[in-house]
Amino acid sequence: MRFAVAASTLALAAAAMAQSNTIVKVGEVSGTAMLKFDPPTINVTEVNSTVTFIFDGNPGNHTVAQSSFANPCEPLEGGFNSGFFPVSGASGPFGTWTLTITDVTTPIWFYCAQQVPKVHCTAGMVGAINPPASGNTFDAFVAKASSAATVVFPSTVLSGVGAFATASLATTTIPAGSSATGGSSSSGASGSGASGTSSGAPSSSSSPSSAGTVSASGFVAFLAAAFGVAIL
Ligand SMILES: *[C@@H]1O[C@H](CO)[C@@H](O)[C@H](O)[C@H]1NC(C)=O
Ligand SMILES: *[C@@H]1O[C@H](CO)[C@@H](O)[C@H](O)[C@H]1NC(C)=O
Ligand SMILES: *[C@@H]1O[C@H](CO)[C@@H](O)[C@H](O)[C@H]1NC(C)=O
Ligand SMILES: [Cu+2]
Repeated sequence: MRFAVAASTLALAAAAMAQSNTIVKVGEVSGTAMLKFDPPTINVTEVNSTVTFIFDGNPGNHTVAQSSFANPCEPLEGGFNSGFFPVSGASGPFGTWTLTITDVTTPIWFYCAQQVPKVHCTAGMVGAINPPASGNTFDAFVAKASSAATVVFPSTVLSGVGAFATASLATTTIPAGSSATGGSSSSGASGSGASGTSSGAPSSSSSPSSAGTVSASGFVAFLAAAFGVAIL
């Protein structure tokens, strides 16, 4: 019933907005803990689309930190970083962190900054939003990361280059076995579309614009629809 209500809310919102919500799993592929983002690359075509990272790799303790093609495992100046979210236990708690994409014309590269007990970035825990199909491809980025001489722990920063978050990593309870939704799904970034889900908006530590906060609520509606669960 909750699913049906949320889904119809989304259908209304989708008709009004072209932005997409894409889920990226952090440290988990098909229910198994791995040093990966899943999917590792996504295409975002509409400004103000959102990408939500679900930290549910168990066990896991990862970050999503913006880097550059040139230096895959080092923070980009002015880049975002989610901070670490440790997971230990199949039932969570897990983490969610949502970016709103403001530039869909430039690739956004990111990595996991965890280095304990091993370095995740060089092991392939990197990702990209809108990587080029030729030249500086995602495969080339992974190869560069694998031989990175320097890996840096950045501090937590909500706003990045071409993308920003309005809230810190929030706690949620997503079934550990649920897999990525396989790309994107149209959803509501609109206030009216999200108004049915008053509970669950992640607490916001900084809020550059009210629209960004509304976007976070829209995502909660999306999550509820995608997983049929209550979001904390
Ligand atoms: C998660 O990793 C960070 C960085 O290595 C570390 O400082 C923190 O203590 C870890 N948290 C847990 C609960 O292991
Ligand atoms: C993303 O775009 C690239 C071209 O830049 C394309 O090769 C790839 O298939 C696209 N991926 C998806 C999931 O649409
Ligand atoms: C994106 O959101 C910002 C802030 O709400 C708004 O000013 C801008 O017009 C939006 N752009 C698009 C293409 O929807
Ligand atoms: Cu990691």
